[in-house]
Amino acid sequence: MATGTALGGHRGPTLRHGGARGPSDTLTVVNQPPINQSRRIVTDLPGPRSKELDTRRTAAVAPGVSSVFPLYIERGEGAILVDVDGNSLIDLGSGIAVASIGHAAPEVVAAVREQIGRFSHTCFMVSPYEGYVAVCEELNARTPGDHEKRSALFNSGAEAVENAVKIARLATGRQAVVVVDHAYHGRTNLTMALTAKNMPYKDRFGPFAPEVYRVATSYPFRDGLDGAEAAARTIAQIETTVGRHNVAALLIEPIQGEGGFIVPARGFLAALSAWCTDAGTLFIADEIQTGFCRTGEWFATEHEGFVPDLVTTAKGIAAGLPLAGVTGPAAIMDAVHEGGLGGTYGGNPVAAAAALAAIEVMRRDDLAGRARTIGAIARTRLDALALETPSIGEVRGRGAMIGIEFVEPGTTVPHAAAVKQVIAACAAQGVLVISCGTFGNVIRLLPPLSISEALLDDGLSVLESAIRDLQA
Ligand code: PLZ
Repeated sequence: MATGTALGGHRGPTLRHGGARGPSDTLTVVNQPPINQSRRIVTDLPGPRSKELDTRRTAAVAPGVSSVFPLYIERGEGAILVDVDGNSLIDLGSGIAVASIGHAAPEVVAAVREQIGRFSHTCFMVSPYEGYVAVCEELNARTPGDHEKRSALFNSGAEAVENAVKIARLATGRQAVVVVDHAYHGRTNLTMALTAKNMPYKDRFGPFAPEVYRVATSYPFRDGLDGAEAAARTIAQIETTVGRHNVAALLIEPIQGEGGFIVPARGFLAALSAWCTDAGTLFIADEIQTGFCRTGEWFATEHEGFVPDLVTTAKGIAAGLPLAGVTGPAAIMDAVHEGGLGGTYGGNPVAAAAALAAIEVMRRDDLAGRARTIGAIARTRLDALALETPSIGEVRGRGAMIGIEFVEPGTTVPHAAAVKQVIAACAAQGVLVISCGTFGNVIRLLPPLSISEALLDDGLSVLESAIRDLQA
């Protein structure tokens, strides 16, 4: 196994000519030794090379794009990221729910290499290729419901959401889009309007797109309502402030991600879905953060016992390559005129190849089952910790999507400072955890689903002691 010192001296992938096998022969990345799946800190954090890069960054990169950790990454494998100073860090965030099958999964590396050596772009709207079709087949087969479906592919989550709204408006002939408190759907103009939180996503970036209406959601820890009560409140708000016949779509994350890992009370989503069906409104499930095995099922709506109309996907679908999708019933998707949807790079062949390889790994390794196991292990430890920690208001989530909400002890007042302190303490020990929440007071765990139990245990131990130190 590579030692910390050896990694510290490592200079990154080297390129060489792959041999004289004719014109198709190209540069090949030399295979590197495997990365030991354990945490190892060999410099101060950030180390000297990270600091150097950060100085260059400050001079070159727009400060509006910020990073949680000033540790520059050189390699990754499984649940470990190795920084440019040779520190091996446990990744409990998966780059926000993207690296679900682990970093540098060999199946994806091979598929991407193979595809990029054949062709990397035609534009599907000009010359089609099988990978795009195959990803749509996978999405149609794996998203909830066994009705006939169609999919369209895009580059990012925000773009998928924008297109779901376009499709819903066209298919219903209506304009209003209803979203809920704490929602996050992206940073483009329409999706900023759909996103709830002002800072940092919206502040002074307006004007925002019209015909977007925000209503209450279900947040059991803060509203104390059961699913039926919360749904009744939401539906009454829609009917009185928007009018049921005006609503093209109700767009909602089945578990809210950026908003705080909020799991709605049981029955809330199913009741809204039933209302949508009755009102001729489309229920769009934004499964961008929850999808692809993260919550212990392929899609989070599967926990709720109803089938959404449209599903948006991105993040975990392609192991880090940019790919997103909208999937829905043939009758809805077929309503859009020829040429009405698209984009230069949507469903890019390399991203599609990565997605097909990633989906195969999820299926082969039953990563939904792994997500449930991770959830059980983490919940056992965190639920016990919550009992003895007055600043933990609630531990919640499904599968490997787990949130810890922090409050001022003895109250429900959000405690963002505690989250900042815990995240910094974990990072100093080489464990990367990230936050979320409208009030910035939730720690979220999104480990790669392939993480070993030993590494998960180590990461959780560091997190637990950082939380215990809050009281010290
Ligand atoms: N819908 C449910 O979680 C992306 C945002 C990171 P894009 N969440 C991470 C940041 O601060 O920009 C997200 C999501 C849900 C839509 C999106 C948007 O996906 O791929 O970032 O556009």
